[in-house]
Amino acid sequence: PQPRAVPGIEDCAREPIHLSGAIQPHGFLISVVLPDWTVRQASANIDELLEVPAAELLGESLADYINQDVLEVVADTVSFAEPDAPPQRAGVGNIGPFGVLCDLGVHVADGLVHIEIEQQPFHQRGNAPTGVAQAMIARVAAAEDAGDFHQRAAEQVRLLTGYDRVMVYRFRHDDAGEVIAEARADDLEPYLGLRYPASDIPPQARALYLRNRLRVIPDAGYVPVPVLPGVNAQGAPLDLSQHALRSVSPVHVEYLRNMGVAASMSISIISGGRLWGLIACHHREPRPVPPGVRAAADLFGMFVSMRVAAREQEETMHRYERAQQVRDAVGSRLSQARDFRAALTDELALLRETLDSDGAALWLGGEWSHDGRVPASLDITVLMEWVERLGRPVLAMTDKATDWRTDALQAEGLAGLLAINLGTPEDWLFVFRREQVEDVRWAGEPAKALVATDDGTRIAPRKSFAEWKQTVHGCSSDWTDGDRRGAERLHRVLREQRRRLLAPAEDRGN
Ligand code: BLA
Repeated sequence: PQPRAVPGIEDCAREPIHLSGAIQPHGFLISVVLPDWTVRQASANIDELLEVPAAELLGESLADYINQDVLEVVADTVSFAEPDAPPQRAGVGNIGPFGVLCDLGVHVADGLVHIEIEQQPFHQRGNAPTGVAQAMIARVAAAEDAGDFHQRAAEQVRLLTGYDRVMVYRFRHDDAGEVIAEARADDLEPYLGLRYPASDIPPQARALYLRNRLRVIPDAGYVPVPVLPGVNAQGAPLDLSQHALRSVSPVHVEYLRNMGVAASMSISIISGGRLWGLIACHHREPRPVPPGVRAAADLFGMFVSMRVAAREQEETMHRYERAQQVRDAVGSRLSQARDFRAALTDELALLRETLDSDGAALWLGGEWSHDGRVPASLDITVLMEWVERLGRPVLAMTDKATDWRTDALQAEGLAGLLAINLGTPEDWLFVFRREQVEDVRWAGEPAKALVATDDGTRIAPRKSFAEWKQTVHGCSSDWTDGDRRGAERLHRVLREQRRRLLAPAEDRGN
């Protein structure tokens, strides 16, 4: 590839992280076909466990190497495994000629049964994962509000894993994210409130973390272990999307090193089919997270996700109901009106409120009216040029002043603009949101989130995570999906009432 002067987030997004072709060295992988247990893939380190080189194991039956009782445990798990779902804990078994006590994780993907094997630590805690998760859930369930809930969640995960630092990290609408709760060792500086750019967790990683809820890097200094052979039966690279042991992106390992992190774990928080955030954990020293602890963390993460999703749904429903009342009221008053324009002008204050905005104006039949909250200098040609540039959709919105304001336009203090078409290309309802000057504390300068390396062909994460302050001007609060849906419904109500009022006139014209 051509050397590139300016690295971009596209470069991060292009890395096929699920095709790393290798696992981390704290475990072993054997992939088989049932019912005869023929080995199709094995990690190159398998000789440490089975005393047979991976290349020799391929094509053999695993039944010749592993005890029948262990195979039965695996077969049992397979019988209720959902294809392409994350690994399930199958249990423990004594494996290999020395009978090493191991944890077994099993999942089915790409027509194979994947068995991930991790040696049990000598001093594993005896508590069953379900019991541990139950206790954790009971402690967070008693939280008073969302803030308290996230704080307790961070504390519980820290107690469970013993990591130095556990954070609840929430994605924003622009895919950057913020630490909204934190439990940490006393001698660590707080990261609470810091913002991280979207490129720190590129889109393919976020997509993968929706399907695969938990990942652990017990030692960021690890040397990857290749999986043999490097391709599947169709000759395609191995898809390790769901493997718990998947070797991660080297760019991310570098990121952890730059942050001073030696071990990392993260748990997905999923709400409404969207990756809402992560419970992100760091440790300054390498630190294993045994399968039993991971299982408890996974269960706990699912509970956190469900609570977050329930709260979001409640809020959405609450806003929806309020907006629906306004639409009904406006619709019923317009339905009795003779003059659409006059009637709609009377409703501007109500419409402004239901769209959570700070000013509303109407451009209808070539006439301008507003709610008294927009500057007199506001110039309709500027607004019309903006909707024109966007191709006159029925609905247009921006939270950035630079998208629509011109220097000549004296509209100081306004930044957000939402336009709803009123049935003809010329007629529009506009609502405005005030500029919100925001002080952002970034974890390192975001412009340096991507750094070109010496040869210019590869990009690297930033080296410094020292707090970098930025004051953001010219933006309003963002228009959410809920705002968009509310505006769409309002558009339909207004268009319908308008059509009804216009219809008799058109009939007479015919
Ligand atoms: C993955 N980046 C991740 C992950 C986290 C972060 C949590 C998931 C893996 C894990 O659990 O360690 C980022 N970690 C954070 C953030 C905080 C944290 C924001 O603790 C804040 C508190 N990263 C870069 C650049 C690129 C990049 C420039 O900085 C791309 C070129 C990529 N990050 C990147 C990739 C992954 C990743 C590719 C996926 C790793 C994998 O699963 O293979």
